[in-house]
Amino acid sequence: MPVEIHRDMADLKADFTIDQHWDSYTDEEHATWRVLAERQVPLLKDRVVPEFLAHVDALSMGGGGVPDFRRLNEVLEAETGWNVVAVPGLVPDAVFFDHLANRRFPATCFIRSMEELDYLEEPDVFHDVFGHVPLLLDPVYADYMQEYGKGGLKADGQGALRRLARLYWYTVEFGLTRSEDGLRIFGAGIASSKGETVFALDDPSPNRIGFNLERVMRTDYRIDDFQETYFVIDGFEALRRATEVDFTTIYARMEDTPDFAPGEIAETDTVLHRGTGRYHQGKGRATA
Ligand code: HBI
Ligand code: FE
Repeated sequence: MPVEIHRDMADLKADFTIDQHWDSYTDEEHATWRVLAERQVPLLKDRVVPEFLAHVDALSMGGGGVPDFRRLNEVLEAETGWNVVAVPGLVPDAVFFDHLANRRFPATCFIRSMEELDYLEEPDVFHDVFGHVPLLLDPVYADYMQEYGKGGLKADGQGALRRLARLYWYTVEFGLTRSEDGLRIFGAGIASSKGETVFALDDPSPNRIGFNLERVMRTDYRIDDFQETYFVIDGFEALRRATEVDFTTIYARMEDTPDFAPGEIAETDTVLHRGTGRYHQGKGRATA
């Protein structure tokens, strides 16, 4: 069955990549991409950083079906030296970081079924490619992702992966940024989700707090629902500067500091919006 070829572990290479087998996507799988892309693009119009949609166009990933990674790579390679490589699912942390450190983005190549358009537990090609790849055309963001990979390889050996993973979570996956036109989305976990695109920006429930590296690395996160707190950067240049620091020193300093719960606000926070918490309270799962 060609459906499973995109999750096939049998021809896994040493770096956990596989061939994308682009020719094997069915019409229904291409249609699923189109449905997802065609509803995200208008929703993101005034909500995502403007370069995101420009890059979606530059990479022709708006409505044509599941992108062929070979075509994406022609554009990416020429612009920022990145490549997308196909993987059958989650890969081990060290492998993931090694790819990023070498400007390769590991993208899952299977796509969710039409029956689970809005909810899935693991990343698929729509999340990985539509969510993550457009901003790899931004030179500053592209460098940040590579530096994160290098930092991950280091943190792995220092027992600090849990902390560094929070930085990825609250920036690359669920980051917001300030712009002249107000708050904008840049996190892939938001940009690839219809529900969270609206929730993260428009809903009164979540906190929106100014980005602070140490604060972020001390903050737990939710993996099973919308976030209770979003952190807000001041553009990619500011993010890069904030993370051009000696993480080893910071990890050491953080050893005795307590963690924050996902919805908690600290006295020292720059609070842009104090969330009502209503969304998560309504589910009976409120945190401090
Ligand atoms: N593998 N394919 C894939 N995609 C990810 O986002 C990913 C992964 N392996 C590990 C991982 N992420 C995380 O450990 C890091 O983000 C911390
Ligand atoms: Fe992701």
